[in-house]
Formats: sequence, structure tokens, C-alpha cells
Amino acid sequence: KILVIGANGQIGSELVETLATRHGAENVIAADISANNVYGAKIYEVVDVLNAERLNAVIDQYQVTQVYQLAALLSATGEKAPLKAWELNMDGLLNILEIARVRKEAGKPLKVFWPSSIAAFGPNTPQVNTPQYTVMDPNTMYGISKLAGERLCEYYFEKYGVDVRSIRYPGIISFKSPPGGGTTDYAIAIFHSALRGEAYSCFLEAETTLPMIYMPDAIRATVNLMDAPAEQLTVRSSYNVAGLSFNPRELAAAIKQNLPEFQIHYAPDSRQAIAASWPQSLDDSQAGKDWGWKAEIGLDALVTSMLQNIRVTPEDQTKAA
Ligand code: VAH
Repeated sequence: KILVIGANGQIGSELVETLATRHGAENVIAADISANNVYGAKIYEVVDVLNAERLNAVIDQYQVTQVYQLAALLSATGEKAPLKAWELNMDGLLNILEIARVRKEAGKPLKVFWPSSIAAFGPNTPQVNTPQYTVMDPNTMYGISKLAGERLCEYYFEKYGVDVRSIRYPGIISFKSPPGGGTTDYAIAIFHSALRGEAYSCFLEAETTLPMIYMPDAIRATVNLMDAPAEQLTVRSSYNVAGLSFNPRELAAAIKQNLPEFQIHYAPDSRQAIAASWPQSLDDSQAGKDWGWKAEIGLDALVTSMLQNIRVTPEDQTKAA
């Protein structure tokens, strides 16, 4: 059985759906801190990832063999509540790693997935074609927690043999869940504005290029890494995985191809400094070598798919009217 913690989140909600399709919905337990089963998962449990006893009880109850620990505060939200971000992001991971350590010693191994991020890089990291191994000096609490988390994943693998795997996600773009407090979420909000017939006020500068990935590619990378034979994996901190890179000007131009009336304005805020400290593009060749990773979705396909799939809600339409 597979447990997805953070099942109401941007990645979690899509992973639950994909895993249910691949393994059967009866084999996937969706868990989140909210009592609200937002996406109607077949099996849903209320779990606070900071409650280790509750975590253990659910893992025992369902004989869980795989855990995706996705509960976290993202970059922009984390800067508003840095200690909460540190506690949730670090203790949430440590609770899972400790449970996996104990269960491995008891002959009941858990396979663990934990998301890192390009946010683990910092202002002195080479920004173009950022290498798998390089200077990492993150200056957001979210990025600091991701760098520390990567170190813990590698430590638990090397010292205890815990089979934990991780991806440094670029900015993930998707239409299923609303933007969740990330710095890259301008690239989601922009589509909602465009479809409402409104100009978009972008909180990043026009030329701020960031590595991004469309959700179907991000999900495919995640399940392919988890399905790869352990002996193929040479990275146990976290793999660079790239989708595509673009900046707000390029994204707006691609949207204009479909919606010629669309307008973008620029009003950079505190998130500009966060974005400027991150890479512009990634070298993900190690993921390609170890488990065959290759991105498939480019900018035009992403824009077409987002515009086709975003459901403009009735309140959106009244706004546009
Ligand atoms: C954020 N979407 O903006 C997340 C992600 C690379 C960005 O970590 O915080």
C-alpha cells in the first residue's frame, strides 16, 4: 500500500490520482491535515505529519510499503512564517525517516519519496545549467529546509540503508489545484487572469528566467524514480530534474498566441529577490543516466494544455463579465 502525505496539495493531489490508476485506488491512502478530502480520494485519513504516533498507526493499519512525504510550506509562505516552515519541513521529514529506519531494522522496509527543490540552490550557485553537485547557499527558510532535508535523506540512506529518493523540482505548473504560496506560482495565476479576460499583474520582473516543469512531466519523473532499481541510483541527496526554462515575458507572449487580447503588467514584490537567487536552468544529465529521465513537455504544449484545462469558475466568469 502507498501512503501520500499532503494529498490535498499541488503535487499530492495529482500523485494520488496517478498512483491509484497504476496500483488501484484501494492501494493508495491519501492523507492530509485537513478533515476535508478535497479531491475525493477513495481512502482518506486525517494525518498531521508532525504526529509520529499517528503516522506509525496509519502505516501499521494499512501495511504501507511506500510513503510520499509532500507536506510542506513553500518559499513565499515560508518567509512569512519561517519557524513554522522549518518545523513542518524538517520534523515532517525526520518523522518519516525515523519510522523508515525502525521498520527497516524490524524487517519491514519502507520506500520513501521526499521532494526537494531548486530552492535548495542559492545566490552563489552557478545559475545556468546548474550542476548536480555545486555550491548551495539558499537564503530562504524553505530553501534552507530543503538543503538540510537533502543532507538527511543521504545520511539515512548511507547510515541506515533507508531507501529514500528525492527530486529537486523546478517550479511545477498545473491546473488541478490552486497556486500554493510558491514564488513560481505566477506561472499558474497568469493563466487564470488570461482566461478571465483580465490583465495579469506579475510579481516577478519580465526577464526573470526560472526552471519549470509541467505537472505530467513532474509526476512521470517521480514515479519513474520510485520504480527504478535501487542499484541504478547514484544520488541519494536529490536529483536535478529539468522540464523547461522561461521568463514571464516569454510565457505572456506564448499566451498571447492563443489569446491576442491578453496583457501583462509587472509589479515585482519580495518574491523577486527569492526568484533571483535561484537557477535559470538545470543540468539533469545524472537523472538521465541513472533512471532514464527526459522531459517531454515544452512551452507551447504547456500553454495549450493549461488554457484548455483550467476550469474558469463561475466567480471567475462574473469577474470577467
Ligand atoms: C515554490 N513552487 O515556489 C515552489 C518551488 C521551485 C519552486 O519550490 O516555492
